[in-house]
Amino acid sequence: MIEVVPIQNAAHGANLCGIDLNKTITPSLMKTLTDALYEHRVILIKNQKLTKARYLEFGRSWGTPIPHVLDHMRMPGYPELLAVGNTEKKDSSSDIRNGAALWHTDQSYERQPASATMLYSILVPSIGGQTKLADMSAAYDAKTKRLLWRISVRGLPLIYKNSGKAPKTDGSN
Ligand SMILES: O=C(O)CCC(=O)C(=O)O
Repeated sequence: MIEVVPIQNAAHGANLCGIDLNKTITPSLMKTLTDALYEHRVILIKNQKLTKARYLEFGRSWGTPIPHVLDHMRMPGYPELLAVGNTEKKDSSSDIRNGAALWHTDQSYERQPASATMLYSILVPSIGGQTKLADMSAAYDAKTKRLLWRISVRGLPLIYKNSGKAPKTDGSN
């Protein structure tokens, strides 16, 4: 029996209890997960012990995984996966270690953007290192009249800038 438990005092997110992802991933399980994801925006399935192959198989249950745009970010043997961390020699580069430190939307730059993304924690620090997630559809729904006017007049320009500074909104660099 799967239990969906909304995270207390959070705007979104739910823990899903009673799931073992090493067991057969049935269409009924995927429906439960998809419904929970669309309702709660973020779902946590804790206490799983998955091999890379099994994690990837679970990812494929959602659709076709998109390998990272940069070759060196792809995991050898598992190009659809990428490691984020600082425990391996490769990850000692601050570019890789801090590559996800800024607000971003995974793979939104793809022609057909990803509809979901997954994280599997292997080792987490006892303090710090939190992954923060924002519900952009709630942000859109909460838009102010002024923002609504700007969107209607100017559209929704997207600025991609991979640096430590927030982009300027006037179009200059
Ligand atoms: O490791 C994290 O906390 C977030 C990872 C992430 O955002 C990413 O890989 O895109």
